[in-house]
Amino acid sequence: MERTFVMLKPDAVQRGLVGEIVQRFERRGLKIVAMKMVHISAEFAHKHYAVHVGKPFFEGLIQYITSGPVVALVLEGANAIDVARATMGATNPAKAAPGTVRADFALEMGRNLVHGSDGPETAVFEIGLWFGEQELVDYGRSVDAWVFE
Ligand code: IDP
Ligand code: MG
Repeated sequence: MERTFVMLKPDAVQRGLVGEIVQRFERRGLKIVAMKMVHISAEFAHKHYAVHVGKPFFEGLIQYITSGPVVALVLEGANAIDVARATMGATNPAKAAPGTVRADFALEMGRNLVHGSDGPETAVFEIGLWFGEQELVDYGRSVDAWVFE
């Protein structure tokens, strides 16, 4: 089983879309291993988005992501990283496939509602940045045999 980090950005919280978006991951079969609401500092945002330092959209991105509370999650399941990103849709909501979160609820890149780790190393880094070991809850679900082969 693979784990990924997902964040519902401030626009998701402000627009009342937390339940709708979390439900899409849950319905797909991904298991919530950790979940919390945080209002992150600029310093923390710089750590999370360190790979984007120096890009033209960086300052706007930091402003956006620190503009209000976010909901951070760790999701677990087969191919969790790719599956979560597929559920989210392309970075640019205007180009995201219909049925994805970004296509169904967003219009612009700087208000694209959700973040998801883009690979195994990023997932390990982001889960460790956002959550302590004791916050990752280890439990089984009785439906797992109906979700995973
Ligand atoms: P991702 O979130 O789909 O992985 P990244 O390329 O990692 O996309 O970019 C991180 C975030 O930065 C995006 O989700 C988006 O909110 C923002 N972003 C990326 N490119 C642009 C841009 O060209 N204009 C405005 N915001 C951008
Ligand atoms: Mg990214």
